[in-house]
Amino acid sequence: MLRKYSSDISDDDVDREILLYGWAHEIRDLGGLIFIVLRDREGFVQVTLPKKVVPKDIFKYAKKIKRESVIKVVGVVKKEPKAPGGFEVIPNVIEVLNEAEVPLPLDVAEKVPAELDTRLDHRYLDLRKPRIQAIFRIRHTVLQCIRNFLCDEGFIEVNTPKIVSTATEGGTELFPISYFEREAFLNQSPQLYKQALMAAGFERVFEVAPIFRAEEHNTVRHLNEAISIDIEMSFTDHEGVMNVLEKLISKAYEDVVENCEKYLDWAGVKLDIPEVPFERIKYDEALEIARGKGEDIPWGEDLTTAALKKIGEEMNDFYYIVDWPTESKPFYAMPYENEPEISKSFDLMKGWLELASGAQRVHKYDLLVERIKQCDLNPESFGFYLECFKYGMPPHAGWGLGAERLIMSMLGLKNIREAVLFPRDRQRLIP
Ligand code: AMO
Repeated sequence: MLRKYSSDISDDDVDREILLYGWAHEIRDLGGLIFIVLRDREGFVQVTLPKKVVPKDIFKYAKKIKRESVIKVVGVVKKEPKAPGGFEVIPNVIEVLNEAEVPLPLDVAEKVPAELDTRLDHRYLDLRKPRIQAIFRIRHTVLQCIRNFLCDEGFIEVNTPKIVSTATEGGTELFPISYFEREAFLNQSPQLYKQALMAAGFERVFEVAPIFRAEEHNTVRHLNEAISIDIEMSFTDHEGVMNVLEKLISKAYEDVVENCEKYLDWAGVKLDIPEVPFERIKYDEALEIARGKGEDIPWGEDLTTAALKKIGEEMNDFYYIVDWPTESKPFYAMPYENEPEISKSFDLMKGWLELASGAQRVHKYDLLVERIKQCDLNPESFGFYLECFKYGMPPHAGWGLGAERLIMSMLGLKNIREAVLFPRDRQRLIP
């Protein structure tokens, strides 16, 4: 007999015997009638045991089943409008494949609420909740869509090293590790390598991989290990890669709306597909909005969270903040030729949350060395990277998009940890 998922039961199965596997999500014992709600990865099905109908030994066995035990059920499907999905199963066989202990460290049925920390301590149980599973089913669809989209646009997927010898994003926030007799670091970004691949002539590459940031702060939008979706593209500028990014975001929303109806429902989320192009405002305009609302930020500095919250109030949905001061961006962002204090850089925002940042890159060797020095970094520690610019580096641009920030904003999650299976933060290294 072939196994059926709860969601596959249809009118065709009525009066037929089916095989189900899953967990005993809820058990209601009404004396002469027992209901077991079986949960599998696709949803719920009610297993009904009327004392007068099912064999005595099965009824007695079912009375002893404990919640969250793994069960196998073979039974006959009946129509039952009051049951979830509109069907119930009257069992001929019930078998506990693995009994769950009592009490449970976490209530999967969510009748007893739990703090995020408790949930993360017992994450495997937390993830059994359909509402939480939905986040990762949607995340899967988003990542799959992104891969397909970029491949269709002529990008190839690459993997770059995560154990490195230099910082990319400015020297701070690095995790040092011991690498035999030398010091090494966990990579903060594939930045230098994706640029090196432009010198290698690939023209369009992408990577979906972990980045490591030793962020000291405990915030709802920072992780110490995150997944970054990075692209790098030759013979284009910042505008060219912004076009790719907005099309990709819109397509990801479209794919989720089309393919994840059930999971959006589980997550309690309704999505509108964002229209492209996204609105663009200049850093100076953003600064003006923030200053107009009482945020006193000197020109040239990064925008604070408080400022971004105020700017976000004025903007609809997705928008870009473009033309950042050169001094506020890393050394690899290209300054405008006629206005070198401003760079060809951008951040993609949704409300107050930064989802991605990118830029056209400096591709001229001399300018790059100058910019590295201006950023108080030592060009000598960029040996392999700088060499790439000496022997034929094409003009290029790229961006990095935080996978968890994208999912967080798409599903309206209050904390970025909700978008990671096993998050890493200042306090959390286990599980
Ligand atoms: P940046 O440092 O802005 O740019 O990172 C790009 C995007 O990655 C995500 N991100 C994070 N998400 C969660 N926790 C963190 N600690 C964290 N840090 C970053 C954010 C962010 O927008 N090399 C450039 C990209 C480029 O120019 O191509 C870079 O790393 O969503």
